[in-house]
Amino acid sequence: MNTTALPTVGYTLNHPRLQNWVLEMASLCKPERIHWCDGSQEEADRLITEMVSAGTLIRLNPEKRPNSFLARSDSSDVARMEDRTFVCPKDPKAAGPNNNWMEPEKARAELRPLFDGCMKGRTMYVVPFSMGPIGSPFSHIGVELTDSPYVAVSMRVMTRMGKDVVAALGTDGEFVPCVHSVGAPLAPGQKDVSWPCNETKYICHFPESREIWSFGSGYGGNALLGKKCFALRIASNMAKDEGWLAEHMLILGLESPQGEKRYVAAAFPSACGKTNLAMLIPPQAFDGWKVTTVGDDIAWIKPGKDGRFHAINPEYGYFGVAPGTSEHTNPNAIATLKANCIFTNVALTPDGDVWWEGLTKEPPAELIDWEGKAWTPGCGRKAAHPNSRFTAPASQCPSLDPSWEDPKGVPVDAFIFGGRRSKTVPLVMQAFNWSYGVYMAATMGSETTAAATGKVGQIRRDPMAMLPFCGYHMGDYFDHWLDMGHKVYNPPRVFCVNWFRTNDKGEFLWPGFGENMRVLKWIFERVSGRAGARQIQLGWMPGYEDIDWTGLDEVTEAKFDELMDVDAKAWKEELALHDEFFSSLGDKLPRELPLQRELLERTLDR
Ligand code: TSX
Ligand code: MN
Repeated sequence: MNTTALPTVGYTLNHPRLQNWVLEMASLCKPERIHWCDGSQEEADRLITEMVSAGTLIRLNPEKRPNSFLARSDSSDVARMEDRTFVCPKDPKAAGPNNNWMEPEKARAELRPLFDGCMKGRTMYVVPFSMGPIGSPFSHIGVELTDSPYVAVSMRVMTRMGKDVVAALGTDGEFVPCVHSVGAPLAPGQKDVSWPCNETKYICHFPESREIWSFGSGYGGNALLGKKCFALRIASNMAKDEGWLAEHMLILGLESPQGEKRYVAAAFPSACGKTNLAMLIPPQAFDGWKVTTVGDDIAWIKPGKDGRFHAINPEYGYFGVAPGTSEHTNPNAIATLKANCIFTNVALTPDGDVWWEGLTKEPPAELIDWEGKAWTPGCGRKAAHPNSRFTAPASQCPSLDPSWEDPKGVPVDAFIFGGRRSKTVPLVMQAFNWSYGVYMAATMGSETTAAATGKVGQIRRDPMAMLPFCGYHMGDYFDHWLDMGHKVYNPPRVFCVNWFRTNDKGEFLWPGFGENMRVLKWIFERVSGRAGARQIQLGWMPGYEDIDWTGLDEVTEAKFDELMDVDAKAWKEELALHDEFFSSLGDKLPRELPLQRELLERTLDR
């Protein structure tokens, strides 16, 4: 390596394994220079200034949106690429039918030539990050090498990043090596583009050596490797081996006017409003009740010595879908976005602020759309990309839970599993026991929305909302869940919810949003041993009188009955779909699940 490639480190570094790995990767990727990130504000300011000059970021109007920026990605690099995401254990049966498998040596052989010289003409940023509060027994450290300054500054928002992480590593601490390149080396004198990326894309996970290699994309989960790649796919493997859970769940706190506190963790597939639920504001009539936010996407959950599960949010920020976020759907998110944010692929207003579909009822008269083109309300195109995002510091959320950084985590009293189902699935029910709860979670599904697939109304199974994120065989994952219920004396109670049931006219039966507090309050009272419930075939359900309706007239008893209706015939058809899904998962299904299914079918006849 030439001398210009020698790293400059502005802090104490005495971790030979880390140093050697960085130099080894630098000799492969051949960057022009190496920058060890310290995580400081000055460093972020400098990277941002460089990106503004390069056209990668647009500074938003500092009066409207202080210290906030807009990035426009390449129009081919706008979402996670599931067909280019690989899980690479030696044995294909370990990856399971839910993952694209590649033999690890074959994957390395395909990656090596792609990474050889891939950072020519660019800076390699060394990004040390902690998933979870630094020093917490829940936390794990990663180091991402990336040639994208956008990734480096985004990682500073989404994770605890910089020199404190290196200090926590000491001289030989464990870290997950994460290598990322946009795959666009620059020849001497070659002019850069504002969003470099490569047509060829790979997002590879090596669960046995606990490594991540990502090539060709600069966007979201493909590039911010702490999130889906580490905190879910790699961490789910760690969790299976070590006896904990790495889940695609929000964590929220519920506090009664008497100051009693309960925490729930909830899994929903995409397009169900997870961030909205995590930041819910209770209706006016629930004076004194508080909902607090621990996390909106990922939960790491461990059995505690007190016989309960405890959870942390391993993230430090929110990387949320912008469209649909508004003062009506999520006022706390809107407040969180007031400053210090990076927006990607949203529209730009003439006065230098951001806009997306659903932010306001009336769109502005003119905009620059996410591709940088002039936009007017009648032009027939979307102004913001449907998968456009905000990257915002969690610390700015008004509903942030006081214990959100507690290194011991928060105790979990309930798991909630949800989906988007127009028929069949009632508003809320409670599973009879742990293994039945695991069955419900394993068979959860969501109807596809036009925005996501162009096809409406098909049910896509998404067990525990983990189908794209479980880094090993789904059958082993179900087995691990069944096991984990017995690692604590007092496992969380398991609930299923569905905010999306419609009537014959296709109208939503449930008002949703803040009114979901009524369901959360029932869950709060259930786990506290108070709320009433009726035993029906599917589980425990609230009667009309078991829900607090103060201040809400629109859900009449008749409407509630429609919301809660359980049609045995429809459920038998549902069970047939469960069978179909289970057989698609192959031969690793734990025996409990078909047994639960059989029990349910028999019970439906009674
Ligand atoms: O996020 C949602 N939640 C959870 C909120 C805490 N959404 C948005 C989903 C897309 C991401 C919802 N949409 C919810 C919901 O509870 N419910 C619905 C369906 C719905 C949409 C609109 C209305 C009622 C229900 N009513 C009016 O628009 C007036
Ligand atoms: Mn998610």
